[in-house]
Amino acid sequence: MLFRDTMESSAMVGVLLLIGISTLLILGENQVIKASPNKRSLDDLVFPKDFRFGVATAAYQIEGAYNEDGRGMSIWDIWSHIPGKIYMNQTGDVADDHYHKVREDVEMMKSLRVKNYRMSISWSRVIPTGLIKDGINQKGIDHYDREINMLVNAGINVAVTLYHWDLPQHLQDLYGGWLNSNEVVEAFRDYADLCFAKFGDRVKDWITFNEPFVTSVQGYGNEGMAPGSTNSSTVSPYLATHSQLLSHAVAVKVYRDKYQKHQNGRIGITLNSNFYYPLTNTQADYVACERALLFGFGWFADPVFFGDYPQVMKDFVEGGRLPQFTPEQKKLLKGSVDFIGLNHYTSNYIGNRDTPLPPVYQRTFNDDQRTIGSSYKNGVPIGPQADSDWLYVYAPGIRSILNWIQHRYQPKMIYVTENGVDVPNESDMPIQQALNDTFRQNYIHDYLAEVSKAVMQDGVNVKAYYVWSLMDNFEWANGYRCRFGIVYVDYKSSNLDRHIKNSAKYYSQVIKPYQ
Ligand code: PNW
Repeated sequence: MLFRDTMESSAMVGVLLLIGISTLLILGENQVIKASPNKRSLDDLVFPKDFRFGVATAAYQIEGAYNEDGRGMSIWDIWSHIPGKIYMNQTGDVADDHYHKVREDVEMMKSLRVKNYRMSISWSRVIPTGLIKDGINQKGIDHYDREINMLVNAGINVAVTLYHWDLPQHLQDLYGGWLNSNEVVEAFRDYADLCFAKFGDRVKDWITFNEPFVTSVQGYGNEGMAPGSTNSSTVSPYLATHSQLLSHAVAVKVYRDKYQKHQNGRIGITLNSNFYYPLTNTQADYVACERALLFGFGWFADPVFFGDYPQVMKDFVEGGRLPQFTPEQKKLLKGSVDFIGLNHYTSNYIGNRDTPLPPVYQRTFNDDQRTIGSSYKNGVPIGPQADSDWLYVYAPGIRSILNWIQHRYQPKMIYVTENGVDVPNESDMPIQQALNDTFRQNYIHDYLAEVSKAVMQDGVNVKAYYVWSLMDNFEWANGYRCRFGIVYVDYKSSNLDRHIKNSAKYYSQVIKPYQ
């Protein structure tokens, strides 16, 4: 049933794709982009009156002030200081200096009529070692208190991510971080409890984890992200996911038991997923697409909706490498979200892998999945390439992934917690040229038009949409080279001046009716 739905929508989108590609072939990519602005009206961006539009950021990517006011080190402070890990050895030491510019940035959001803001809290800023028994950092708590007050006073709803990849380094050193699931789960529960107690009177949406998939696969499975521990990439990603899921579940329990009734908020988790289209029109490739969705999104969503990992993972991750939940843990996990957050940027092709696999105990996460992925089919990219090497623009994919989520999990609320794009070579342009970001403006329009169809025509329960990102920031391994902001940050100016890009002006128009 699920499989058929995916096949049908894939076939439908396949037709659209063909039309898209032939347009590209005739006009050439640049002309398509140049020719489009007039075609992008606001007319096809229709949403329910109470739909929430916002912008998103994350602490390590914008705050800076990495060693000020008692903040402890996180795995990203340590990782970004290792030569060779980040583009040009850049770090988040200063980033956008948002820590000192909160007032200015809130004013900027106000001027753009932004009414919803997704931010994250730096764990080691409020609990320097990550362990509450070692003490909390009052200055860090005061900082977020002030920030949240400013936002609320500006009429902005605040959604807070508790964990956007910045584990306190002490927990990594002491326990091996997310590879350990007793001490770290307890530490996360205490941290979450503290945040609910201190900020939950004003924060109405809590996101426990941001893209735990990336932490597991790129942080613990390879060297792409902090902490980059590859001591056993054949089991580590599975352990890291297990710990993050259990941490999520206990944090949700604390919130529901102690806070939710009187604070009247909601709690969920944010998962990332591309949508996948079959490389060839074979049954095996359609099945491989479904498998990729389940190995990515389903790895986390099945446990939080149904209480256990997808059956296909139990079948394919051989050798007892996929941990098991106890009956109590399953109960704790099942139904542990009020909303599901989706970060979505791009789509790609997936085929079935039928080449021989390494021996069981040498297999990586990718081997286990038995798929091959590509942004190209017959030498043609799925869409125009953005600045990041993994990001190709293909707007219909967001409608398809939203439909897939709705069908499989029947969530009451989906929030698109991130969607956005980096403009090719934006960092090499003079500022004036960068501000004229038609590529991003079109991306936002085209993806939003597909979200609109998902909501208004397909009946998908999307309730909110946040652009990534409010402003250019530290884009992890790509440093400051890749710019995702709708606001430009001039890293050459001593004040890190902000300049409004055209896409921000456009977005401000889009959100105007939804105030
Ligand atoms: C997200 N992919 O990461 C993160 O949540 C943000 O912090 C980040 O700045 C943003 O997207 C842009 O990269 C992603 O490979 C990492 O598909 C990897 C992928 C997507 C998103």
